[in-house]
Amino acid sequence: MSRPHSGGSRHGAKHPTRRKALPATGTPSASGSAEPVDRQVSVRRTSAGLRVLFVYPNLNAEEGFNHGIAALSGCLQARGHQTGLINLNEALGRVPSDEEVVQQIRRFNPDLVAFSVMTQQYAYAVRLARAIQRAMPALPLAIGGVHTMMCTQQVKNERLWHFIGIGECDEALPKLVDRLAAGDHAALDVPNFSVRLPDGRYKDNPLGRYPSLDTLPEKHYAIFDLQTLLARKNGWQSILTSRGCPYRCSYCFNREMCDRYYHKGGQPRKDYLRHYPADTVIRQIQRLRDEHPEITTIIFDDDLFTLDQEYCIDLLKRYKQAGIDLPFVINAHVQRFNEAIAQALAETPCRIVKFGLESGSDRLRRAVLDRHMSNEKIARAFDLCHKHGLHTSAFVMFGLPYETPQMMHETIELCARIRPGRMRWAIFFPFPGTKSYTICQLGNLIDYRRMRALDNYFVASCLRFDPATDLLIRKLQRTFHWRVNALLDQPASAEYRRLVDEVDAMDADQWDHHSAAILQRDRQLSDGLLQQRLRHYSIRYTEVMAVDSDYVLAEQGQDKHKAARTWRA
Ligand code: B12
Ligand code: SF4
Repeated sequence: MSRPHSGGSRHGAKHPTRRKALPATGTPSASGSAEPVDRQVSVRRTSAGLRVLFVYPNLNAEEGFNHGIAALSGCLQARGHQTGLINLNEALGRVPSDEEVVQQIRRFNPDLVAFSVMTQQYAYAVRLARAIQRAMPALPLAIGGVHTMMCTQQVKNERLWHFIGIGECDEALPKLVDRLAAGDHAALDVPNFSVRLPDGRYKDNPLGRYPSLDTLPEKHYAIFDLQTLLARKNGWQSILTSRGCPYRCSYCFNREMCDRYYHKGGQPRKDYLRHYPADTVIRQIQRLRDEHPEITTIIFDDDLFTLDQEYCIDLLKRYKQAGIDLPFVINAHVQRFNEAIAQALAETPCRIVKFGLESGSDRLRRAVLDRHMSNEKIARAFDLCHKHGLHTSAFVMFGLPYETPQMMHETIELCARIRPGRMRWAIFFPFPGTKSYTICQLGNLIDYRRMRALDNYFVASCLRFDPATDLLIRKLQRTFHWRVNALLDQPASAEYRRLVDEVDAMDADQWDHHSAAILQRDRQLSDGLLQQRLRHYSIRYTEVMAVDSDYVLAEQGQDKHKAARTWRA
C-alpha cells in the first residue's frame, strides 16, 4: 500500500486550520537565554489537533506490520491528533517515485512528517526526506526507530531532521506534538528527542523513563492496511506481549538500548524487560480477530516470548480460556525453556516454536556473539519440543566475524543433529551501534562499499573474507539445507550428497552461472521426493527457509506450493 492510509482520528472531525510559523519557542539555555527553534518550520494550529503523517520506508524487506508506528499513532490519536501512513514496500503494490511520495504528502497536508526507520532503510529515508524538504521546506520532519537510536550522530550529521527520536517515544512524541500545536516554548525540551536549532546544531534532551506498558493507549492497528497485509502474509498477524530482553548478544540492538537508558537516562537495567498486561494482549487479539476474520495465525514477535515463565504460562492459559483457537508462533530461548513451558505450549494451538541458534560453533557463539549456551542445551530444548509434538524452527547465521568454513560446518552438523521442523538462515550484517559492529571495525573486517549497497541481510556478506570462504557463504545462502539433508541418515541423503559435491566443485564463475537455477531445482527434486514420501528439507515461503517435508505434506492449503519469495542482491 502506498497511498497515505489515514486512520482518521478517534476524536472528531477535521476543523478549519490555520498555518502559522512555529513560535520562536525556546528553552532556557545554560546561560538562561532562550534559543529559538528553527524558524523555517511551521505548524498549523487546529482544535482537532495536528496532522501527523508517518512514512515507513521498507524496500526489499519483509512487508509487515510495524509496532512502533502503531503504538505512536495510538498515543497521538488518544491526544486528539490525526495520523496517516505511507507504507513503502514492493509487496504492497507499485512503489511510488519520490515525486509521487511528495504529492501524496501534499494531499495529506500534514503538520509533521514522521519517518520510522531501521538501519538498512535509512539511505532511502534520507533521499525521500530531501525530496520533501525541497518541495515543502517549511514542513517539519521527525525521524525515529531503531536506526536513530543506534546511530544518532550519523542522523544528526545529515542536518536534515528537525526532531530525532532517541528512545521509545510513546510518551515523548505526543508531548512534542501537543507542544507544537500549542506553540509552547518547551517544545525543544521534550525528553527522548534531539532537536535541531536554527544554526544547525542539535539540542540533545535526556532519555526519559521507559514507557510503562500498563498504561499506554491501545495501538492503532488500523493505521496499516491490514486487509492487504494479511492477504500478503497468508493471514499471519504480528502481536507483541513485551519489550526488552535481559541478554546481551553482541549483534543485537537490545544490549545497546538497555545500556543507553542506563547511562543516559539513569534507568535500571532490570526495568528494560516489560510486559503488556495479559488481559490487554488477549483483548487485543480478540478484537483483531473479530475485525479481521481473515487472520489465520498470530505471530508473537516478541524477542523472547518465554522469558518470564510465569507470565508466559499465564498468558497461554488465558489464551485457551478465552477460546482463541488461532494457531500461533513464538520466539523462545534455549536458556529459558523447560518442561513446564513445553507442556503449556502443547496444550494450546502453538504452531511453531522458534529458537535462535545463530551458530553451531560453541566457541564463536561465546567469543564473538556473547551468546552463552551450549550445543547440549540447544539439543535438549529441541528434543523437549519434539517430545511434546511442537514444530520447531532454528535460526542460524553465516559469515560471522572470524567464522571459518569449519565453524560453518558445525552449524550444519548441529542442525542435522537437532532436526528442527524448519531452518531459516541469514548472512551476518554488522548493524552500526552494536558491539559486533565494533568488533568488525577493530578487526578491519568491513567492506564499507558493499555494506552501503546492502539493504537486507539475506543475500550477501559485507565482511572481507578470503575468496574461498566468501564463495562458500554464497553457496550456503542457496544450499544450506542440502548440506543438512546430506548429513541425515535417510534414503534421500545420497542424492543430496551428490548435489553438494557438485556445488562444491564449482568455482566462482560457475556458481554465478548456476546459482539462480538452484531454487527451481530444489523444488523439482522436492516434489519428486514428496510423492515418494521421502523425508527431506526443501525451500518454502522465502529463499532462506527450508521446511521438513513432513510439515509440508501435512500443511493445508496452497501456500506451500507458491514459489519462494526471493531477495534482490
Ligand atoms: C517485531 C520485529 C519485527 C517484525 C515487525 C517489524 C516492526 N518494525 O514492527 C518483523 C518480523 C516484520 C520484522 C522484520 C524485520 N526486522 Co525486525 N524486529 C522486530 C523486533 C523483535 C521488535 C520491534 C518492535 O516492534 N519493537 C517495539 C516497538 C514499539 O518499538 P520500535 O519499533 O523501536 O518503536 C519505538 C521507537 O523506535 C520509537 N520510534 C519508532 N518510530 C518512530 C518514529 C518517530 C518519528 C519517532 C519520534 C520515534 C519512533 O518509538 C517507538 C515506540 O516506543 C526488533 C527487536 C527489538 N527489540 O526492537 C527487531 C528489529 C527491529 N528487526 C530488525 C531487522 C533487521 C529486521 C529486518 C530488516 C529483518 C529482515 N532482514 O527482513 C526486517 C525489516 C522489516 C521492517 N522494516 O520492519 C533489527 C533492526 C536492526 C537495525 N539496526 O535496523 C532489530 C532491532 C532486531 C536486531 N537484529 O537487533 N521485525
Ligand atoms: S537473546 Fe535475542 S533479543 Fe535478547 S539480546 Fe540476544 S539476540 Fe537480542
